[in-house]
Amino acid sequence: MQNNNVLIGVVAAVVILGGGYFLWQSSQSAPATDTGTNTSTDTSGTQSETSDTGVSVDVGATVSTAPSSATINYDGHTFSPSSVTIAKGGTVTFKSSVATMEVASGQHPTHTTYDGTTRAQHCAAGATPSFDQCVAGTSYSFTFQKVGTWPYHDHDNASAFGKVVVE
Ligand SMILES: [Cu+2]
Repeated sequence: MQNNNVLIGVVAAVVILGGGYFLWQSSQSAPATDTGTNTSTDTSGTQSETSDTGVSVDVGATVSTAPSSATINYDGHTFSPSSVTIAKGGTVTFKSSVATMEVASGQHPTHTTYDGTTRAQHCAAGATPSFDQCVAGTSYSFTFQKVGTWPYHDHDNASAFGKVVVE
């Protein structure tokens, strides 16, 4: 009887201590894993935001790279290409291979769109030249100092037209 009681006591002690160790082990490992994951996620998020800010500064510094000159050919009916884009201060040359032309700013027949003066005003002797050939010929060049979209046509054949975009 005495031996049985001692044996039961030893078995009970082993079960209690073993169970306690198991619980202690579980509570130790769970928090350690969570902490590691949180730290690495926060760090990579901060680095991404810093890179994005650098890219936006570069985009703000971008400037238009339109060409400084263009040539438009005319066959008496159609300008080709009818639309060109150049940088401010750039020159467009119109060339006719067949007939004479009189390239002029819109709107026909007054030609006031580019600078507000009429054909009679800016084509008069001694007047400041505008986007208007004024005298028919086979070649005409004009240098654009104003940013905008400038429609043009052949004053002798107003159904032939196009536009110059200055940026
Ligand atoms: Cu006209």
